[in-house]
Amino acid sequence: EIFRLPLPSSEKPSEIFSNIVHQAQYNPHFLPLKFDQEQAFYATALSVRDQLIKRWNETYFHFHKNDPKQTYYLSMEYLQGRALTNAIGNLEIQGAYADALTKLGYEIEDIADQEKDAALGNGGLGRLASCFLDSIATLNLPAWGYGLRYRYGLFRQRISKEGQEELAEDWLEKFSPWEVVRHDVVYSVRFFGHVEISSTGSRKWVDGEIIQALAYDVPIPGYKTKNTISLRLWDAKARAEDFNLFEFNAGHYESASQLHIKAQQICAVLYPGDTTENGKLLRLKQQFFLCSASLQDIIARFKERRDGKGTYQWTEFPSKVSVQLNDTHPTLAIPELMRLLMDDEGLGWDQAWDVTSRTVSYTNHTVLPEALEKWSQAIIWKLLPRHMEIIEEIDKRFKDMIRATHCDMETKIPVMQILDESNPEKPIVHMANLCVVSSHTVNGVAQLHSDILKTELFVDYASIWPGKFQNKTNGITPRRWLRFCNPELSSIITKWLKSDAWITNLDLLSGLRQFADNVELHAEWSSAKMASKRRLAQYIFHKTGVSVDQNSLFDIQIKRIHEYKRQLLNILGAIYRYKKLKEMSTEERQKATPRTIMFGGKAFATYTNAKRVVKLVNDVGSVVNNDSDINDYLKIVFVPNYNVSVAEILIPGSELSQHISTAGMEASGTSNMKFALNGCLIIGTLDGANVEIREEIGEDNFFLFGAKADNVPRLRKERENGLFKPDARFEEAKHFIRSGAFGSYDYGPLLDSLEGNCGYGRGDYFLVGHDFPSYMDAQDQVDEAYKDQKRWLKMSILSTAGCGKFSSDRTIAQYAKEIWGINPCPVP
Ligand code: 26R
Repeated sequence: EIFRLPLPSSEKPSEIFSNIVHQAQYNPHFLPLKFDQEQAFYATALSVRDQLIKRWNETYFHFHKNDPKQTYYLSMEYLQGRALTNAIGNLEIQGAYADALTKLGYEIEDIADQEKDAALGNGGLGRLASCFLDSIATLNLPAWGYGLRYRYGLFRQRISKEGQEELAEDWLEKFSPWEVVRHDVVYSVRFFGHVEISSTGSRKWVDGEIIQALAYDVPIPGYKTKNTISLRLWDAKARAEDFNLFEFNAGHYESASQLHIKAQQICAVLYPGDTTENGKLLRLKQQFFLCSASLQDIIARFKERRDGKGTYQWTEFPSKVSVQLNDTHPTLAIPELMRLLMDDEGLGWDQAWDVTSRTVSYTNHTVLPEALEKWSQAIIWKLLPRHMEIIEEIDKRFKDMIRATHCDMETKIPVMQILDESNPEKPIVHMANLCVVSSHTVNGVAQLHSDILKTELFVDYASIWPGKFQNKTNGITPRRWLRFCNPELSSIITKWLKSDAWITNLDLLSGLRQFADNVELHAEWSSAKMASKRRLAQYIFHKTGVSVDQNSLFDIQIKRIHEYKRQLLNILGAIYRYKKLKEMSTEERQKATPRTIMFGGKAFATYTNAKRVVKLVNDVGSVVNNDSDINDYLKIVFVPNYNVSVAEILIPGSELSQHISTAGMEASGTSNMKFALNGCLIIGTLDGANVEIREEIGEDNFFLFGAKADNVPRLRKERENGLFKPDARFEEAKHFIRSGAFGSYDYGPLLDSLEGNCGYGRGDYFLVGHDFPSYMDAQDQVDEAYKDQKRWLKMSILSTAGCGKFSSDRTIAQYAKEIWGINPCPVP
C-alpha cells in the first residue's frame, strides 16, 4: 500500500466560501490588495482544482491497484475551451459555488466569463478530442489524453477593414489554474544524430540534440462520478548541462543558450506555418516530441505495474495498453514504439511488430487530398534517421507480404506502399498508408465517411484486410453542449422527462417525441429559445455594434472557413435575398420572414480564398446592416474570433444552422450535432453525420438540398465538358458583387474560382453553382416553415428528441468495446 496524505475536503458549502478566500489570500500570483472579478476567478478555480486533484489521485491510485488495460489517446490538438463551469457542473457543486460567490458580491456567470479559452486545437478534430476526454471520465474508463502544451494556441481573430487579422493568443498570460506541473515526469527526446551499428549488428540511435519533455497535467472530471482522468500536456525544456556557462560569461549569450532557444520553439505555437522548410521541420519535431514522450511514459507505467515488481512480459503489452492515433499527426508513435522495443528493450523485429500492430489504432478525419500528410523522406532521414530505417523496413515487409500472399494485388503496390518514389526528386512517406498498414483497426468518423474510406481512399487495403475497417460516428458531450450551455432548455427537458437521467443516457431524449404537439411544452420551449436569443443578441451588439431583431429567424454558420464548407454558398444566397428584398414593394417585404444571418470562423492565415470570404461577409454586412429599407428584414453579422466559449453562446440561441459542405467532403461535422441537440433546425447536404442526423430526427425535420456524394465526380466531369447551365439566380448574385454593390475590393479572383473548367481551386470544384438552386429552394421552405411557429416548434422538439445517438458517451462506449478492449474502472 502506498502511503496517502489525507487531503482537505472543501465540498461542504460552508467551507467553499472560506476556501475561495483562502486561495485569494495565499495565491502567490497576486497581492491580496484587491479582490476583483479576475482574482475571484483564479481563487475560485484554484479552490475547485483542489477538489479535482483529490479525485484525480483516487482515480489513479484505483487504476494502479486494479491494473486494467488502459487507452492512451494521442492528439496534436485539444480544444478545451473554458473549464470552470464544466468542472463545478460535473462535480454538481454549482449551487454551492454560486452561493459562495454571491456572498463575496459576485455572480458566478461573470466570474466564469473571466476565464480564457484553452484553444490548443484548430477545429473539429481538436474539439472531438476534448469531448472524448469528458466521456471517458464520465464512463469511468481507464484512459489518458496526451498532447502538447502550446505556449500560444489558435490565433485570435480580429476583423478590420482589410478583413481577418491574426494575433497571438496568450492563454497562459497570467497562468492556467488547471494545470499541475509534474517535475518528476521528465523524458529525454532526441532529434537528429545518426544510427550506430554494434559488432553484433544491433542498431542504436545516438548523438544529435536532446530536449527534455516535462509533463503538465490537466484534470478532467467525469460527470456524477469520482473518476477524474488526466490530460497530460508536454512542454519542452533544455537540460541545464546544455547551458554553456563559459560561452555565456564570455558574452556570447545566444550561442550559450542555443538549445534552450530550440526547446522553446517546439511548443511555441499550435500548427506552425509549414510553407517553409524550417516550418516543416518544426512541425515534424512537434509530432515526434508528442509521440516519444508519451510512449516513454506509457512504457514506464507498464513496467511499474504490480508495484514495479518487474513481472511484465512484452507479449502482454497489447492486453494492457492501447494507443489511439487522432488522425495521422501522431503517426511517428509507430516507428518510435518499434524503436523502443527493439533498440532499448531488445525485442526482435517480429515480436516488436506484433506488439506494435496489436497496440495501435488509427482514426481518419478527412479525405481531402491536401490534408493527407506526406512527409519528405529527406527530412525524416535528417531528423529521425532510425525511424526512417524502420519505416523503410515496414514498407519492404508489407510489399513482400503482398507479393507472397496477395499476388493479385501486385499492381496495386504503387498506390498502397508507404514510401512513394514516383517523383525521384522528392521521395515521400504517406503517413496514412503507414497508419493503415501498422494499425489493428482503422476508423472513419461517420457512416458515409467510413464507407468512402472502404470504397475509395483505402479500397485496396480493405480488400486484403476487410475486418480492419470500422465506423465510429462522432459525438459531442451533452454536459457542455446542452446541460451547461443551455440551462433553460435543460430544465424544461428534465421537467418533461421527469428525470435528468438524459444527461448520461441521451437516448432518453426520445421521450420528448410524445410531447411534440403539446402546447404547454411549445410555450416553454419557445420562451427558453427567446431567452437564449436575447443573450446572443446582447453579445452581438457588444462585440460588433450591430443590433439584431430578436424576433427574426436566427440563422448561423460557424466553422473553419474553407471552400469545401461553402460559406460562399451561404453569402451568395444572402446577397440574392438582399437584392430581392430591395426590389420588393413595402407590402411584399412585409410578407418576408425576417432573418439574421450569422457567420463565425477562422481562416488559415495563408488561405487566400478563405480570407476573401471573410472579407466579403463583412463587406456585405456593412452594406445590408446600414440599409434602412431592409433593416427590419435582414441583418448579416460576422461574429469575430469564433471559439468554444463563443459557440456556447451562439448554439443555444440558434434556430437554423447551415451544414452545407459539398457532399463527400465533410468527414462528419460535430457542430451539426450541437445545434440539433439544442433544438436548432438544420439546412444541409447529405454529407458526413448530416446523413445520420436526418435519419434520427426524421426527414421532415431537415431542410435537405444539393448533390449526393456519389454524383459529385460525374457532375465535375459534366462541368469539364461544358454541360453545366447555371441558374439565373446564381448569375444574378455573382453579378451583383462584381457590380461593386459591396465596395471597391476586387472580388474577381474569388468569383473566378466558380468559373471556367473544373479542377481543384477553379471551375467550381465545390459545386456551389450546381447546388445553388436547390439551396435557394430549401431556404424558401425554411421561410415558409418559420411562419408556422407551431410547426417550427414541433420540428425543433423533434430535433432535440432525435439526438440521443450523438452523445460522445455512445461513441466512446463503442471505441472502448470495439477497438480498445477496455472496461470501466469506477472509483468506489
Ligand atoms: C496535416 C494538416 C494539413 C491538417 C489537416 C487537417 C491539420 C489538421 C487537420 C484537421 C482535420 C483532420 C479535421 O479537423 N477534421 C475534422 O474532424 C472532425 C472530427 O472528426 C470532423 O467532424 C470534421 O468533419 C473534419 O473536418
